[in-house]
Amino acid sequence: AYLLTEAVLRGRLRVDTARRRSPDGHKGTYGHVLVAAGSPRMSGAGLLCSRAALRAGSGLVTWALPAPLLPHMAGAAPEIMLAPAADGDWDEASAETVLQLAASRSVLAIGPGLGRFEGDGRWLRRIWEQSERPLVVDADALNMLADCKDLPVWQGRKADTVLTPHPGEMARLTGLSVKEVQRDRIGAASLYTATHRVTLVLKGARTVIAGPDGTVYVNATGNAGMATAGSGDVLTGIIAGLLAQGLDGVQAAAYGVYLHGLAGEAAAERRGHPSSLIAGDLIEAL
Ligand code: NPW
Ligand code: AMP
Ligand code: MG
Repeated sequence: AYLLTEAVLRGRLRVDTARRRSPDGHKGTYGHVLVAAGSPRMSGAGLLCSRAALRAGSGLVTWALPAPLLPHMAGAAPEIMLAPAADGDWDEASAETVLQLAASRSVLAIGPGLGRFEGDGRWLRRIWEQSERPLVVDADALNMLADCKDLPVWQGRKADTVLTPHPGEMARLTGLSVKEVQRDRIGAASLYTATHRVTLVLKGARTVIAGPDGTVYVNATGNAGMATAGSGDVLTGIIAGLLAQGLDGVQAAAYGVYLHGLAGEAAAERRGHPSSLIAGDLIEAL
């Protein structure tokens, strides 16, 4: 396992940590993230995720959300485009709308604040198998994935896939207990990617990133102030925003986790104490 330093990011992972932008680039040059997230009781998760994708440098972000939320979210972040994806709350049929929207975007992020709904296993399965875009799967979408026991996770996808479980979600994905996951975080992450051929981000203090080639990176940025509501929703947006700019799954996951932690350090310093850090501060600190 490699300690995730800037030298490893620049050298081994070939990430441009200077985040150079072409002088004549336009917003289309930097990709378009589609976020399918948020629900009436957790709209904030979708908003945090979408804003983080923009701050990570994605040229455009569209947030697909249940139609009733739209009037309430319209003024919340004027830079984000909104697309109604379901009439009431999320439903199985909305998978088709999400797929259609994703077809003309570069990256799809699903899960933060989605909640669970009737037919959500089939919803996840359609998107997993039919979307040809790089995909970030987080939160409730991970729990849907955990329930799709017969989904051939290792062969269903046509593009890079990044899963971002916290230890509770990882326990559901693997059938281990949280204690067992935490006892051997590197082992749990690398075993999962070896058998499922995705990139996995096992979150928590010293986040572990495991690529489909078996290489493992351990992050050292960040602080315990990041143990706060919505912090993971921000990470999902950052990783999606980096994928939109052309990084591959492992690069986006590793660099995203590293930047998320640096933002946590900067935000804690600005606030004066890590305890006062809230997820929106991470986005501003980016
Ligand atoms: P315990 O018992 O607390 O120790 P859930 P969630 C465990 C949305 N949000 N180390 C934890 O363990 C999300 O996007 C919306 C060890 C417990 O068992 C989701 O859609 C917000 N254990 C939804 O809420 C802001 C750890 O996991 C379980 C661990 C539910 O997501 C908040 C809890 O996980 C939130 O982001 C760790 N580091 N971390 C909004 N403003 O809209 C977690 N666990 O049941 O998956 O609940 O993560 O809150
Ligand atoms: P979530 O539980 O999905 O909101 O994700 C929480 C985010 O905060 C993840 O990126 C974690 O790695 C990060 N985080 C939580 N606790 C800590 C901690 N003690 N030190 C560093 N990062 C943390
Ligand atoms: Mg989360």
